[in-house]
Amino acid sequence: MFSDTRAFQRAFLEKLQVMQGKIVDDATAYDCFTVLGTLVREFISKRWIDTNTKYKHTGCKQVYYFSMEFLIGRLLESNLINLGIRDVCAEGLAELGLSFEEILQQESDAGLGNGGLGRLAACFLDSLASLQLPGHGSGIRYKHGFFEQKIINGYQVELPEYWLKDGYVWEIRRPEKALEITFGGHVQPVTENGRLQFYSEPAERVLAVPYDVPVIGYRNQTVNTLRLWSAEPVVDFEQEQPFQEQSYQKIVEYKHSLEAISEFLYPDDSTYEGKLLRLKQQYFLVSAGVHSIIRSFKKKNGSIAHFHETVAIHVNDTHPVLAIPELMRILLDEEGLGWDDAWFITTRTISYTNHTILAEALETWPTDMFRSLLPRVYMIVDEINERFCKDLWNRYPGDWERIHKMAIIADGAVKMAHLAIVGSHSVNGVAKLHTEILKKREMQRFNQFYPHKFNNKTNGITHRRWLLKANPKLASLITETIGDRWISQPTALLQLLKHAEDSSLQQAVEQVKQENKHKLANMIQDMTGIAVDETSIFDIQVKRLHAYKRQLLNVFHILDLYRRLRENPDLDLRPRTFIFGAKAAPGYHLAKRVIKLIHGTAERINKDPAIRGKLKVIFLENYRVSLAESIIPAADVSEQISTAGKEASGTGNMKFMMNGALTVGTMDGANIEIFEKVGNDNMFVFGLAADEVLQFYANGNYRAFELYKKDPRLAYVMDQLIHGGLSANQADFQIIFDSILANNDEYFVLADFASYVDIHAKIDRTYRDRRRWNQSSIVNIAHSGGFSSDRTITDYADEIWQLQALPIVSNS
Ligand code: DL6
Repeated sequence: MFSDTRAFQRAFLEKLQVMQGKIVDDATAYDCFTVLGTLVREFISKRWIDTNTKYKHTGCKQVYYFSMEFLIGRLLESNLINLGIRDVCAEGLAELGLSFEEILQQESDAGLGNGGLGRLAACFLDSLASLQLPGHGSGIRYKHGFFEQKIINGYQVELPEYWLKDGYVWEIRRPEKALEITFGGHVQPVTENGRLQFYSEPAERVLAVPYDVPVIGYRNQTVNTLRLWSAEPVVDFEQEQPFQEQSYQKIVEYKHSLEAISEFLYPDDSTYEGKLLRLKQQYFLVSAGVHSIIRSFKKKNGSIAHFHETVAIHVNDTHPVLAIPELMRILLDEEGLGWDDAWFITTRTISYTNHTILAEALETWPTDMFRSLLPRVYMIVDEINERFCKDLWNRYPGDWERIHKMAIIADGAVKMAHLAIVGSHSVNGVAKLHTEILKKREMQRFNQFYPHKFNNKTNGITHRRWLLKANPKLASLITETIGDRWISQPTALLQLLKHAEDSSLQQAVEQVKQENKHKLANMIQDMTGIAVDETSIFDIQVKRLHAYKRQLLNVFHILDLYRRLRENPDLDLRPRTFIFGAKAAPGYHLAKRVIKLIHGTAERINKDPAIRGKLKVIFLENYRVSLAESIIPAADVSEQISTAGKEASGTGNMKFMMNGALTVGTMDGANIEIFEKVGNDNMFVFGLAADEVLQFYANGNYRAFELYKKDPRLAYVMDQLIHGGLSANQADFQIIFDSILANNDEYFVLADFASYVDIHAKIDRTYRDRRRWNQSSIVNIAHSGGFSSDRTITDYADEIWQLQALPIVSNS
């Protein structure tokens, strides 16, 4: 049906008639989206079956990536590109008088994630399928994904997002594969045939119903699966004991309480959310996920003793770490294995990635809460802890302090990171510096005890979505220059280096950038009503709003530039458009006030005729994957300015670089590896290094107040917060002011201010030299192939999962 435009049009019109009862003249863009999505899903269904059948029959090893977040975004265009049918569809639809662009816009973003960690999971799925690796995702089908951000009078307001309101064209509900998950109640020890068994009498039962989403590989026949679990009440209410004689109202309440498990994504990725519902969500995911893997394993293989030889389970941060005791529980209680055998299998099956060293994000659960929600699982964690502490004692006899610090259960809490390390065979960080910090500081004792477990896997992004799809003009230009090998082997982008000095390529790169900036400028006009200068430098910071990511430093620099321009309107400044996009967690007051400050600053600057349009400040509401795809290709400057040592890796830095933006950044996370590749001529580095930051923390000799007193530029900026009239409510920015002076500037905004201002002056100078800038842009693109998630996934597959590619041959 996609062999040529005519065949496609026939199939499309027929499906439109059958599905919507319409002819093309009456069809809405949404009708067309549903029809096209359905055609694609039908088109790949044979490949999907063939993939699953092959995995089953060969008994190959498969990896299951467990994650509480999959920030998928839209799938239609990516799927069309991966299938090689994008152009046929676009042309066919255009000939029918339909706008392909408008149809693509109909798809709602599947925002089942908060930021970096969730988007990484989505990139990994794309790479697994594109590399023909047998790997699947396992997550939760939240009814409401990441909240929708509205800005009202400069303040962020959160609205529930309902991505499923019109259904989801990609998913298939599989009720026959539903599983029962249990919570609470009691555990009954019983001795049977001389063996101690544990029977659970749960207080609550929930049905986990899987919805499968196909994950389509790039130009191959592989279709892997993202399985998302939805919570539903267990079957028939009339059969349910507790409800006999109870009111309808009670039944409704019960139904809602169970469904709440998959109702909302927790909207915070920086602080640990110690809520019962969150723990329930985590157990719900892992219990359903592990059971379903065991079920399919048992269907095809014989002995459970070989489970780890064909199954790898990867836990994305500590959120799904309950997979460890849950697998133990099933092996012990349901499969009848002894402890040692169950432990052998479990630890060889599970691997774990750490994504943050922020202390406030490290999960711990109160033992009481844990024990009463998951009594049998708690017993197993307790036993793991006992045995681990014994091992520690044997190695460090008498070292109580060390044992206490490393224990899984201590001080009334279960420490999930400790459980993850003890119960897995691999622990990885997500960039070199991050892994070093884990090994040398945060998890130093564990690294001493298990040196073989720790390793680094620097993050990556799928170049298919972030270049081929998001920036088609640049992608075509690259292909014209070096051929299309880079699409299957992204490191082939390095061939661009040979052409970096070629002035015609430089001009062509500049031309593409200009067109992307033009598109973004139109979008900004539509979204905000503000006209921006398309020839100005587009300087962009889009990411979650966190104090450590230091959007505040960016604002301080803007306020300083503004002051200089006010003092001297003839200042020789290359016009700049500063663009922000950021969501703050609903309870994160400081972050929300930074959003208000950006708006206050924008309002002041954008309306001031004295600066003659040399500066503009734009905030784009509701930052999400689809918006990122429009913003990133238009960037000249990529702001990656976290306090050194705080950003585990960052992945936005890679997306911008791949699209030819030049990074202004600290030596933090993967910025360091970008710097190692592109060098000082092609990146703007500033600020304290991670060890200097650590020194300050260790010595306690940082004095923000002294910097503030010494530097009049800082005095001005800080004064603006309180007396600048940047908000109608004078008190709005007191919390920011205090975070810097009263709380001694935890993230070193003042310490890095001067070098940040200087590096921006260098950016201004460098940008004027168009030849040099474009050359740097090409150098960045050339090196970005090393940050494709294909490289990352190949490393995981070889070094952690021991996974082989398995080409699928399907005659569809
Ligand atoms: O590894 C993906 C991504 C990193 O690039 C970011 O640097 C890091 O901040 C982010 N971490 C989280 C924290 N979640 N937890 N826990 O999202 O991971």
